[in-house]
Amino acid sequence: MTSPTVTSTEVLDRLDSAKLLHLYREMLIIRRTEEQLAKSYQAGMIPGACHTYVGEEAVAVGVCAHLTHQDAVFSTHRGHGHALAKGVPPREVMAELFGRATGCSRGRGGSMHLFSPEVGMMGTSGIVGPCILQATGAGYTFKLLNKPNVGVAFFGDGAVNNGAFHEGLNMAAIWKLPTLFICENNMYATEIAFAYSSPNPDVGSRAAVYNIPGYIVDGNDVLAVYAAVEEASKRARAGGGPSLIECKTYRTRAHAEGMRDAGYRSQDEIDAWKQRDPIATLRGKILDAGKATSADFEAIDAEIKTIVEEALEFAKNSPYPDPETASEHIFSA
Ligand SMILES: Cc1ncc(C[n+]2csc(CCOP(=O)(O)OP(=O)(O)O)c2C)c(N)n1
Repeated sequence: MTSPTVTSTEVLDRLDSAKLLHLYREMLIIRRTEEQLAKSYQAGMIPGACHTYVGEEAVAVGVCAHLTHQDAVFSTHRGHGHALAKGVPPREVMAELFGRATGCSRGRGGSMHLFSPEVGMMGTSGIVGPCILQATGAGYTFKLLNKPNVGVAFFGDGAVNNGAFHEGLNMAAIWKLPTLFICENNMYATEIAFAYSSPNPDVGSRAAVYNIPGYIVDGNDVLAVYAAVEEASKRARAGGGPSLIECKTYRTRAHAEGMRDAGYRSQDEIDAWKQRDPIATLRGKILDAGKATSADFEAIDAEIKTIVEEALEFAKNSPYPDPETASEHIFSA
């Protein structure tokens, strides 16, 4: 197993206040946007499914802190947080879930088809697994074009017993592709416990099979994710090949809105993970380190409240796509 050369505490010491507050702000944007989306879903304003990322924000933010718009992210059904952390504005994510023409995919995709190539958000997907292969392909493209960019796959523990996991990691390893494989192990695939479906609870250890670095990090600690991805992304950009980074985390809401959140897991377990909330944890660490004040956080909280309220109004007041344009943007090979 590979351990990052720097610890979470060292990252806290090294980063300045502006950078630390930026990480906090990015996580809070995801949290508040998701909470609003959940409410809007319950009010019947969102067609289609809505899988929120509440509880897992540290992963997307710790990874995307090291990416530029030229790096390519491929994501899952639980991808709102990835899109937001990669730079898609909350109003475009919200409008897309509302099916409006101002959404990032022009209202044609919804939650599981968030595309914004302008910022390197190459798509969320309802199919479990292919994002691993797509990110491998992006890494291959960057290598062929001699570009210093990385392809990134976010995927859940539910994807790691899918053939795409083996095929993608194996190819990326033999060709030393600049690809980061980010496993968000939240312990359940819908309602199936990973402890049941896998004989080995540590996804990161599977990297040894491919002879690539494998990390296992606390996915609720944005600074721990930051440390591992800083190292892995530098290595990938320098031609050193891919890494597998397992982030152990937890979704504190149901698999999807409208589904039960307990039954297959205990309320005690959910409550214990809520105590380890990634946003409150970072806030506490920054305050304890004397790198920001309560007033700094209150200002960010107020700013994000306004951004999300504005995003909701924008989405609600945007037009639906014109039915006359239904066949636009459709290609056949
Ligand atoms: C190829 C494929 N098989 C099954 C499904 C049905 N399905 C949708 S979400 C999901 C669970 C995914 O779990 P995981 O990958 O751990 O992600 P999480 O929902 O925990 O974030 C499954 C099995 C699917 N969408 N695609």
